[in-house]
Amino acid sequence: MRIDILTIFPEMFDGPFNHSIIKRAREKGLAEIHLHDIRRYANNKHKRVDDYAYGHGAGMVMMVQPIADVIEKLQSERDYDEVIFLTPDGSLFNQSGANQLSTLSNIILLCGHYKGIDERIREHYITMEISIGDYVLSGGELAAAILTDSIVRLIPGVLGDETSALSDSFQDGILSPPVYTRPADYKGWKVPDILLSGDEKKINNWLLEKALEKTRERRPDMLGE
Ligand code: 6GU
Repeated sequence: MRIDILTIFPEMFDGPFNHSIIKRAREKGLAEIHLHDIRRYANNKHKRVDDYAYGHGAGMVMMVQPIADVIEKLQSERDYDEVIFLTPDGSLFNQSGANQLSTLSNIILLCGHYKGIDERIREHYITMEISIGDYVLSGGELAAAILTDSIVRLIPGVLGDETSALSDSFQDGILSPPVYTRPADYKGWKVPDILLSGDEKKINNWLLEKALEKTRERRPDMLGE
């Protein structure tokens, strides 16, 4: 899968994409992530990417030209399945959205800033608008990093243990049960006996019960309650 990220802060992605799972996915060639600095495409002398909003005083707006030029350049090189704008007024992202996006070949992620982007970009290029939650971030970069992480880890071959993405919280509609590792007793804090019993059927029932208990308590909405 290829992901092209359009941003005015490409350095913000240095951390999240060069460690752990995403780093490994890139090294294995399972995910190709390309960063494009929108400012480099600005065709004005001072490399401006924003301007005053028509009609109302508040805030700056990202200009059409630099963004339009990056998108058109990329689209002349290959076909894109989706051109996604990260914005707090987009549709709410969830695990099912991550699953769907992870099946695509080429996507563009556009990170917005200031008061927004010129509406004509949304009308003419954007095919999908996504928000990662009901709160406001200073820009789309962190949202794009989160979206990318959630998608890339689902690409077949990325996670070492092929089944581990399937047991994630949300993947089967309930939250994950607690997990423990050695030692079995730390300062008298004991791992539940049942996990040491070796009885696989009892253990699985216990894990399901714990997962349901947690879901009922924290996220009754996931159980339709
Ligand atoms: Cl995608 N962008 C911004 N700026 N804020 C957000 C968001 C996106 N999703 C939730 N809040």
